[in-house]
Amino acid sequence: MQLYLVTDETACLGRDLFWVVEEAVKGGVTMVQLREKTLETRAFVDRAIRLKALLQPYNVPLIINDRVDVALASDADGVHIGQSDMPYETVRALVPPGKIIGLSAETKEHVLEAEDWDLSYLALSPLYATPSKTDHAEPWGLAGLQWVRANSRHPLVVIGGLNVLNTAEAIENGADGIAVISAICSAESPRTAAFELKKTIQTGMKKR
Ligand code: TZP
Ligand code: MG
Repeated sequence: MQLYLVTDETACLGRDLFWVVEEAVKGGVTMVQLREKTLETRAFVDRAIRLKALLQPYNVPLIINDRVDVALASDADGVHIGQSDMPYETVRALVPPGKIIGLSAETKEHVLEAEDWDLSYLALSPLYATPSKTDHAEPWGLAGLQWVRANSRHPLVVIGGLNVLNTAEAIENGADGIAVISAICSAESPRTAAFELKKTIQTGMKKR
């Protein structure tokens, strides 16, 4: 969960999504989320199955965004749900034990409600404002992250506007990992970008 790549084909500068993901994994990405907002279901499942086969030799888990059915159909390693997706209890009942369930939290209420749930991680969305998600909620900022760290027992991932310049402070302030789209997908070299982010995370981890 330290360096979590969230895919967005439109951020990949016309390059093949599978190439971008594989380069990123070679650079040090530890988890990948397939995030598809416009693909039809059949194409989404096909893409998930292909991505899972690509990631398996690297031992990097594949998480499906929003869609429990696609996660099950592709035998992905887990699912990431937001506040307008299926409710947690429904997801928990549908997903086999051992699979990853991650949840986005946009408010303090979301964080507190999730305390009783068996989550693999909580994603603070967004940490900073970002053009990669046009309908994002009010950013948490570092003060918000500190509040969540003090009030949640879950592993924390931060997403939104993370890059090599602001990653260390997010880690030092309690994030267990960062999730990114553009910092890797839109980088000239996704592999180098991932490598640099990973180094920054490890530096940040040593300071807390
Ligand atoms: N959820 C909250 S912010 C965001 C998502 C999917 C987009 C993150 O993209 P970037 O380019 O890393 O800011
Ligand atoms: Mg969602």
